[in-house]
Amino acid sequence: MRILISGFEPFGGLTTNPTMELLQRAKTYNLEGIDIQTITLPVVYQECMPPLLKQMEEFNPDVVLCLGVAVGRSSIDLERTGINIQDSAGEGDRGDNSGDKPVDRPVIPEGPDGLFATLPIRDLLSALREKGIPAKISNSAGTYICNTTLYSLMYEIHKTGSLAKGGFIHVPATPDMAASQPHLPSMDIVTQEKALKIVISKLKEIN
Ligand code: PCA
Repeated sequence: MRILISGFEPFGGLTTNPTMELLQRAKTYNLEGIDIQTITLPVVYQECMPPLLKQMEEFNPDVVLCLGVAVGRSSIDLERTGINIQDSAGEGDRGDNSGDKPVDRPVIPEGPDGLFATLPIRDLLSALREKGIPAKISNSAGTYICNTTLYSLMYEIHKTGSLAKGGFIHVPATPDMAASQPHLPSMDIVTQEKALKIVISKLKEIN
């Protein structure tokens, strides 16, 4: 199985993004029958997709797994769907890293309203919970960059007739990010990495 895993750079005043650390760790895995490629994407509405699409073309993955952090969430969230909206107003008026703050702008004007991820999220959910990892299926990836990435990825897969499976997982903040905000939910990077490994093994089993 060839799997392309993406993460994001920091954004919105954060100095880190746990998904970058997860990619660093994933790069070192030597798992039988699994070829892993990683890429860090910019947190910019109009620039997050071209690097991912380029990697997809070059690497020809069986699976594209995008990762992002969702500060405030408490579990490994398996995203079910991407919607055709970019809306910073719905995200606390947070612009992207270039200062772009769209309101009610479609991701792809000619695209459908929404597109489902094609990762086996139900199986991934069971696998994570069986191993004691807090996880759930999420029905909204928000209206910020992660949603744009998921929607655009699924649009591309549909448009090109690619056989690749695609989807998105949101991880919580790490404890260091929550240190000055004790009410913020967090999950340590070791548990997040354990979750990533479980997901990769399950995808391999199914692929
Ligand atoms: N999380 C943001 C963008 C980058 C990231 O890691 C989001 O949920 O849209």
